[in-house]
Amino acid sequence: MTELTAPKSSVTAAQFADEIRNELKYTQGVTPEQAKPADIYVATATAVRKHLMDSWMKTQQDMINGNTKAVGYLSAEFLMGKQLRNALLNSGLTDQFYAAVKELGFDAQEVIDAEYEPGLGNGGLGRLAACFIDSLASLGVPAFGYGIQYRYGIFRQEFDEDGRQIERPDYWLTNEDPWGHIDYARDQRVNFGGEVVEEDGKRVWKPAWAVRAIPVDYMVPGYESGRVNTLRLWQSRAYDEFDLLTFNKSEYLDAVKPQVEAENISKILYPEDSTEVGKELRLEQQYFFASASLHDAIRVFYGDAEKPDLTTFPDKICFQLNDTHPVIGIPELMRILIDEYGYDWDTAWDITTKTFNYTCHTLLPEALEVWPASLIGKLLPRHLEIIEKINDQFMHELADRTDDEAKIERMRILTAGENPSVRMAYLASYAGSHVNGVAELHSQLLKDVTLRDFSDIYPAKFTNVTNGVTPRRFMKLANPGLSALITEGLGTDKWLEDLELLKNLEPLAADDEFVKKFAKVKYDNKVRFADFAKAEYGFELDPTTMFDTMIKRLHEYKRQALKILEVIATYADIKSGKVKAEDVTPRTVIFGAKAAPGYYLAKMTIQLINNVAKVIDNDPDVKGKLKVVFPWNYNIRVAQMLIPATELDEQISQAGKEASGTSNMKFALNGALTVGTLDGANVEIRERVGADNFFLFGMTVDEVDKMYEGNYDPAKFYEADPRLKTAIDMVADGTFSNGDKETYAPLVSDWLTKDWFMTLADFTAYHEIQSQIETLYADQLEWNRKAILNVANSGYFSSDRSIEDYLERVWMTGPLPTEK
Ligand code: RUG
Repeated sequence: MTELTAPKSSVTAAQFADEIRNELKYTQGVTPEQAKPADIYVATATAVRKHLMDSWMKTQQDMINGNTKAVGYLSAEFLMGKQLRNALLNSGLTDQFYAAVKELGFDAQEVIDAEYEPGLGNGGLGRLAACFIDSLASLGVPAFGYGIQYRYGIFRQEFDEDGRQIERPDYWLTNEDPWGHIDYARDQRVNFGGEVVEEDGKRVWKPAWAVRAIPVDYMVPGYESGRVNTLRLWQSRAYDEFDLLTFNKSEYLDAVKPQVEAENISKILYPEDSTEVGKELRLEQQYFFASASLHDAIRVFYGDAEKPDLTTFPDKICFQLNDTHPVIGIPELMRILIDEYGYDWDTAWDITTKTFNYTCHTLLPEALEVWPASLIGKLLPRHLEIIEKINDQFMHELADRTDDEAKIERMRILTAGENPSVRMAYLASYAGSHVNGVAELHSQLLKDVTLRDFSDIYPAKFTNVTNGVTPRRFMKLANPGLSALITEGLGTDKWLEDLELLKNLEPLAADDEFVKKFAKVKYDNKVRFADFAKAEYGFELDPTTMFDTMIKRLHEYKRQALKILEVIATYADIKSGKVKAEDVTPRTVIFGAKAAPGYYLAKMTIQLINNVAKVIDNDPDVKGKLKVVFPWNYNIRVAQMLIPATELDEQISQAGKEASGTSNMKFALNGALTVGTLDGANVEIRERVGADNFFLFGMTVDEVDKMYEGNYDPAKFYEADPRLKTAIDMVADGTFSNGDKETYAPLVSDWLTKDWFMTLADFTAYHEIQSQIETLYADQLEWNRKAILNVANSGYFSSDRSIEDYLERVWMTGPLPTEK
């Protein structure tokens, strides 16, 4: 059997250059002289894949032949980011790459830039899935990521002249994708529609149409583990390409219709984050990848055996349901077991419940998917029958466990009444072995509020796994300067595998020389970002100003409005002379955010931020003191440049709304200080880095709840704080819309009459904390000491630790044995 690839490859730069030449010649048919950076990129990627091939095959063999239960991570989103540098790092070929590319006469950065970033996710949820599969491979845990290879990922964001968001399709597959291998031989049939009939006392589904699910395999190399897992993303294709008869009659459009419809399923990622849209296509997508993945897992472990013993399935693999999107997999596994393999209901139920676990990522009721039963019945009639039966069984089980009829009624998976619907989070909470939230506070609120009835009846199912991020991408690749300094400070680079080792940096926060080196790294990162922003966006940034960053999806609960109102108030303070220009801490405020295309107020907030930026930029009175920039099309690539350059990180959501957040972890690990509320994982970050090293402000969850009960009136807060009043008045009076008072009227009206996420109520506290921030910033040595303490105490937020928690609390499995 082949040995696992050595973590540090023994290949020399000259050999690697030859491998690239070989790929150019024999795969691409290009000479080194003809080659462009994009050719070198494809050739390098192909060469790297070959280096990983033995380990990939061996990992799969060990998984199938061994006794270690695998993990199937079912997720509608995997926001992977660019692959090249990560693959080079994990295959130990980084140095060889730089030298080889130089030898071939190319600029390494141009080669890296030739890769197009796949945007197969909306934000935190998809990026978490990508961090998790990196950690699973790095820990040597056999795993599959299962999802969809959307042809169009998250839209490409542009801004028009008036600062409004424009969405453009993101066809990320325009050029060759050398990482994905299309495996036509391992396709799956996915059926839809039709009816269920009774045949020989059995319920038999007679589908009306089907699509072909074709897997595209991506290798997921572990860091220093020698293991390579698989990310299998499904493409949807038609079985019958097109109808030749119709085509020959010149009815071209009709002829290709079935093909277009089939391919639509994997065509586009839904550009939604916390809110859901009840679209038929979205349910088709969910069923498509859940069904193909479950069948695939059975094929992987049992081959083509006609009568496999699927009672062992939960010992082979367990599936994590990443949010409600793949929950339709529960009735699908029941159907497969009963209809395709002839198991009785109870055996099928036993297997199914042992197989699935559910992670909830939200506290917003609207983000918990609910499907009309009529729609499920139309697309998946057999599944609706199964869901009905699960619901009946559940109701009986509940009746045995409680006399509280109101509670039983509240817990229905299938709601009662004329237009019943199916609550996917409830289905997952009943059928799943474990249910977890993604930060301590979030998991507690799930138990106390969102899924309270379920946690009352099934307390043992509920657990917490706080999110984490991969230090390989978000430290080593994103921040080489800091990574080198950490390695120097600790005397080892083992921290990349055991992030808690960062704790040993703590004493160095007292060492002025180390602090100065740390400050220099941060400054260099700011210069690097300023250069990038100039080249990419034409922005002129001054790296001597404080870099104050807010990057996340644009949503009212995240409260970008709070930040921009504070910026406006500061602008007004300087203009009016209330604050002397020399007393102002010069700041560059950086926003990055996409808004869901149909989210009116979020898009208006983007427009406002852009126009505030413009007005400030054109005003000589604030030059050098305040600047706002909004790099469009924020993505992983921008994150990797911006996070290391940031000094102040804004995590200012209303308490009780952000499930966890993961950028907060990336910032702390890269030496930014956080200004934040007690929300999501902020709470745990603050506990770990120390209250003195975190700028806390704003209402707590309890205070928010009390304020809702007391009929919150935002107008009172507007009247009470003159700075807030001035800022809102400026938005209303046309200062940021060329005098037009109508432009932001809906936003202003919402703030003053509704303000559901209490931006106005937290405004004064948010301003007050700014003076503490500025006082500390004036003392750069102290600021950087605290930043080092953030880095030193954030090791807990590695996604390796999250995966270890899942292994222990949820999956009950571990790594494959290592080779001697
Ligand atoms: O909004 C949450 C973030 O708080 C969280 O950090 C992330 C990963 O757990 O998931 C985000 N999320 C939630 N994205 N979509 C949803 C909808 O349920």
